[in-house]
Amino acid sequence: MGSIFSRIVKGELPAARIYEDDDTLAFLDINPASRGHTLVICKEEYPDLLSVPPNLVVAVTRTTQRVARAITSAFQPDGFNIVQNNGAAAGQVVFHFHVHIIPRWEGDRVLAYWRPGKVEKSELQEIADQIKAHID
Ligand code: DGP
Repeated sequence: MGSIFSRIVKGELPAARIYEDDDTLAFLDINPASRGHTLVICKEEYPDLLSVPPNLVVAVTRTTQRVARAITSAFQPDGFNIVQNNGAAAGQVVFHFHVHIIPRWEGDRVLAYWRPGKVEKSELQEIADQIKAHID
């Protein structure tokens, strides 16, 4: 059966479609944080950023830029956020790789941000080294 988004790709479920090419599709989010909140997906189903092949990350990024330009031209927001959730703990609900484009207007308060923390400078290098050891 596939994900909800695969069903949208196949035309089995309706969506307010904006743009598509061979690899990607952009359509409006059904629960928008703001006017023009758009999802960009790769048509092939991969659950998240870790599993999607790099060429499809590039394709989705290209479409994201193209659609963000169109949203900016259509609605003149003051800015926009690109959000990409991975894992339930990070707020992912649909496990089919996608990027949110969320148009923003001054003072709209539609997104919550992380709380800036504090860390020792020496610890930063330790953490960086731990990650570096796992780079392929
Ligand atoms: P995330 O939390 O990153 O997995 O975001 C999933 C988004 O998908 C959420 O903002 C709502 C949206 N969504 C869920 N089901 C549908 C649907 O059937 N159609 C559309 N257009 N959007 C959906």
